[in-house]
Amino acid sequence: MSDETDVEPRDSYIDVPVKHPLQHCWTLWYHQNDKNVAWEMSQREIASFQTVEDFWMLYNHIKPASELKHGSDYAVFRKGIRPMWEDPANRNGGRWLINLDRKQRSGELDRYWLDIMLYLVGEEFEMSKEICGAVVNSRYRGDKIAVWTTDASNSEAVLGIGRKLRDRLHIPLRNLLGYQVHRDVMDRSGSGLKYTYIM
Ligand code: MGP
Repeated sequence: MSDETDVEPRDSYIDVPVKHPLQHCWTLWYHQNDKNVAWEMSQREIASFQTVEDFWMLYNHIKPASELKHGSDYAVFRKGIRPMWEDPANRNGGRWLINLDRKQRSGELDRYWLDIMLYLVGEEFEMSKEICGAVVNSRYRGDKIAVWTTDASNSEAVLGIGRKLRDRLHIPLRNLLGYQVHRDVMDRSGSGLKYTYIM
């Protein structure tokens, strides 16, 4: 006679929730402008996530970009890369920048930001390895969203990513989508800043 107590009930492990892993781990950062503190010191690492479920949990737990105080930012970067020019992964890179007008805060801002995060963590860009992260800046004069790439001299990757952003987000033509090299942004003097590419 067999000893039935040794037999594992067939369904015992079916209820264990399975999370869907992302290819990489990502970190959400928050920056609040404080004139008394060096810019780098105001970057706060909020949480890292490596599964689809943990991404949504975090997303549903925080304010949408449209409710951020003016002067503050969210950034989502690959874990280990800090959302600043000085990080070795960003030092030779640049950003695709979308300038929004104030009226777009109530609609496009949150949609673009969510879509961009999903493209990033889903590694949906052909050259996704070139992408370090993305930033949303809440600004009174007009919000900004940017996708940061690691090598500004890799024109094939940079242009491919820009094209995909314009197509997938359905960005209207009135919104400039321009690529800036971080070094140019750092070194800029005066108000003018050139774009290396415009789409
Ligand atoms: P910002 O927050 O990117 O844009 O840069 P904002 O507020 O729209 O201002 P504008 O200058 O684009 O009109 C604001 C300032 O923050 C910069 O001038 C820098 O002093 C500082 N800053 C921004 N970034 C992204 C960095 C960074 O990566 N490293 C350092 N050290 N300072 C930065």
